[in-house]
Amino acid sequence: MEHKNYKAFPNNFLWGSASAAYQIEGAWEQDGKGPSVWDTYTKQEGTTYKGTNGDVAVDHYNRYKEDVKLMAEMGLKAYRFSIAWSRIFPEGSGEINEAGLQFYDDLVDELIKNNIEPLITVYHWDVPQALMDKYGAWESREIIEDFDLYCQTLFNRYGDRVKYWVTLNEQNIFVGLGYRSGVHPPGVKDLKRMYEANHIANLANAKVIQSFRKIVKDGKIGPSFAYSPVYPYNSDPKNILAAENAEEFNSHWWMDIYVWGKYPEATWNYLEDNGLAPTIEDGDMSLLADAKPDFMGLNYYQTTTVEFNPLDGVGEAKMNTSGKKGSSQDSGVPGLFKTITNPFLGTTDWDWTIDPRGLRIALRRIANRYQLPVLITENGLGAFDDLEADDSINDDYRIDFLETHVEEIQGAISDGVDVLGYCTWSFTDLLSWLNGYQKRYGFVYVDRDEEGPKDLRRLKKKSYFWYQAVIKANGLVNRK
Ligand code: BGP
Repeated sequence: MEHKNYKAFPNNFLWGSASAAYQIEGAWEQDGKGPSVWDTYTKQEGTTYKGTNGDVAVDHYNRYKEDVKLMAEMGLKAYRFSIAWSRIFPEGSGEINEAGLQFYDDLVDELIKNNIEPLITVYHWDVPQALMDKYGAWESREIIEDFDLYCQTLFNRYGDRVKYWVTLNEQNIFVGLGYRSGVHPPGVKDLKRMYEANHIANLANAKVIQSFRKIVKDGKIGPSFAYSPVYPYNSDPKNILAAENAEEFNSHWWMDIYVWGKYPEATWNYLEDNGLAPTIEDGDMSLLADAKPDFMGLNYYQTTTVEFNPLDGVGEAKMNTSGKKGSSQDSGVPGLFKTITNPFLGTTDWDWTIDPRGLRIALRRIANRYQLPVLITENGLGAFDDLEADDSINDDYRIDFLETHVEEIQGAISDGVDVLGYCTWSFTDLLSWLNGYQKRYGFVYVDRDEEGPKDLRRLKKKSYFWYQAVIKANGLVNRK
């Protein structure tokens, strides 16, 4: 839709930035923290780029005041961070570690003192290792109670000050990479187990939303979903149907459950025919239907273009975790769809498509299908950055990426979408799960690499000043 003039960003728009505990905190066994599955997984040979892990990460745990100061100076309005479950419950349940609770208390207070709205993600992939050992984590229904206890502890402790909460971060990614491609913990390749674990995660998500309603009366809660809108390669109906298949299979399968408590039909039938449908017990569907979120959290990085894939067509394929452009392969689900290069779009060095308009399309589709406000919980560019001799980092490519995305958000707002805020990924540089430290996302450069933590100095990149100006102007400067 074209507009003569764009609508302005709302006055209370949450200009923010996001992170996740394992990727920034470090201090992996400090102050009574128990190990998470990521602490153990990254130490197994060959799991991550150059064997990198989050033992030190960017040491945010010990430097959070310095980081918050940089946020305040920038004028950041909101900061989304996650809580490490095993800092609070080192064994996953049972005894509480007060030092862990205190750390996040201090962080929340520091943010509020600096007029930054704290947004808490309760789960960003780091399930306690103890629960993996005890019952296989997301593969057992026992996790529903343990997750609920953990979340209730957080709601009770921080709910007076924190009003925006994110439940599960990218459930589609952590179950997909954990149980389909086997490149995240627990490193399993078993589709039946994936769909069972996913259903249990849905139940856990619903349960904690119900608990939230009782504890934090004036708060808002929702999941963060990794949504990559699907395009058909062309107007050939067989490719259009492939795109419909992919949209439902990759996205509606999760978002329909979150909002309506229903699994979409075509995908359900496909899974049932292939012996992959999850086990539904009495009470499951009513629990799922009774936990509607207040907003959809959207993690948007790229779009996916697909074409027809025959029954004997391609399946899983190699990901690019090295930053060598062109090293990823097309993948698909036989009989449903396969990915194909979109001739209209460029890509990052990690082969992710660059598609700002795709963000507007994502916002429009979510708002239209689910009639919910959208909080953009992640969006950003992973790139190599050069530290110049004078300590400057001239990341014009990142400014360009973010600026074009912000423009499309404004377009979506002008189209009528209720967008609550925009959290870029990320504020400081941090550990990229499988891609080491060289894939940088931050406004603030952190001087460390795969070989070691160096001095962990924080340096403002050019994009830091760009975002500072955007926040100040409550929108793009020098655009329509
Ligand atoms: C999302 C995750 C983030 C972050 C981001 C960038 O999927 O929620 O934690 O890592 O993607 O991904 P990557 O680090 O793989 O480039």
